[in-house]
Amino acid sequence: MKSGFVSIIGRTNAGKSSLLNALLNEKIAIVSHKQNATRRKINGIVMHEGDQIIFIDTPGLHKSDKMLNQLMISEAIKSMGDCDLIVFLASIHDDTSDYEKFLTLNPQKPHILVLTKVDEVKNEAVLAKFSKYQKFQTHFAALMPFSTKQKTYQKPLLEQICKLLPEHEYFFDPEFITNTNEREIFREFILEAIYENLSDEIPYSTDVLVDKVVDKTDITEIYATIITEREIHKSMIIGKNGETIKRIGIHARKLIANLTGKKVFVKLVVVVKKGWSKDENMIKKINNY
Ligand SMILES: Nc1nc2c(ncn2[C@@H]2O[C@H](COP(=O)(O)OP(=O)(O)OP(=O)(O)O)[C@@H](O)[C@H]2O)c(=O)[nH]1
Ligand SMILES: [Mg+2]
Repeated sequence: MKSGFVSIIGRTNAGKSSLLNALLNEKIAIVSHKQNATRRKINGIVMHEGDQIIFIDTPGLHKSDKMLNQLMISEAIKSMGDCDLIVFLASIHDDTSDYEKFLTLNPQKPHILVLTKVDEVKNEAVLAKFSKYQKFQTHFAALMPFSTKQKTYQKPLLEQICKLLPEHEYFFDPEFITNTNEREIFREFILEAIYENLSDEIPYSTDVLVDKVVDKTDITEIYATIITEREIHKSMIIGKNGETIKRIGIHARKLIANLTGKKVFVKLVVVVKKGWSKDENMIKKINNY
């Protein structure tokens, strides 16, 4: 029996959270076409033929001067040290430079290189890209294609991962799909709803805190606070006649109900906390870094 921790690493927007959700067959991680969607790591537990893989989804690696982003990157790098195996993800569109940068970080754990979004290009382009990565073959344990759109890629990847995991009894109950607190997942879903419903700039200076979850037999009630930097952002989040915040609430409710299979009520309030995204202590407090 095997059980171990696998960090999913790669640049922002590579498709890390999407890969986790696909392998879980359940959506627990925030996904967005916008950059830097994942801010906090989230764990997904996948059972494969008697072995247990605990995936750690991490914030994307990217260069940034912003305090929040720097702390996000250091979380990702920390997670590479804490795992048994790394899955480095690059999209089929990316050149090899991100992977080369990853190698310069001198990862101390074995890694599988996964090229994802292969559904978006022709087979010949996939082969051509694979041959470009071949020159790094002494570094990776395996090089594999992936796409969230085609299930056929899942089994070979899971098999390859299990081969490289240590013998160990299960770390978690095999019935669980995550050991991340459900509040944290609700929080990610509310943040995803904000990414979906507001223009580019605002989500990055915004975060969500779940204040209270009341689990009744027929409904889950979630009370959360959206924090943002400026009064003007607050009024944009609320929108004319409260229309935007209503849309955010509906969107979040759907994401959460899909996961819990129960009716969900979401109550959101918005507060302004000036400068929070530049304040290291505040960010650490909000994110449990
Ligand atoms: N066509 C296609 N799109 C994908 C695939 N995987 C991810 N995407 C899309 O790529 C975008 C980014 O996906 P995410 O999973 O949020 O990427 P990420 O690496 O977690 O990004 P960060 O959290 O910002 O670091 C989203 O719009 C996804 O829908 C795939 O296999 N095929
Ligand atoms: Mg992500």
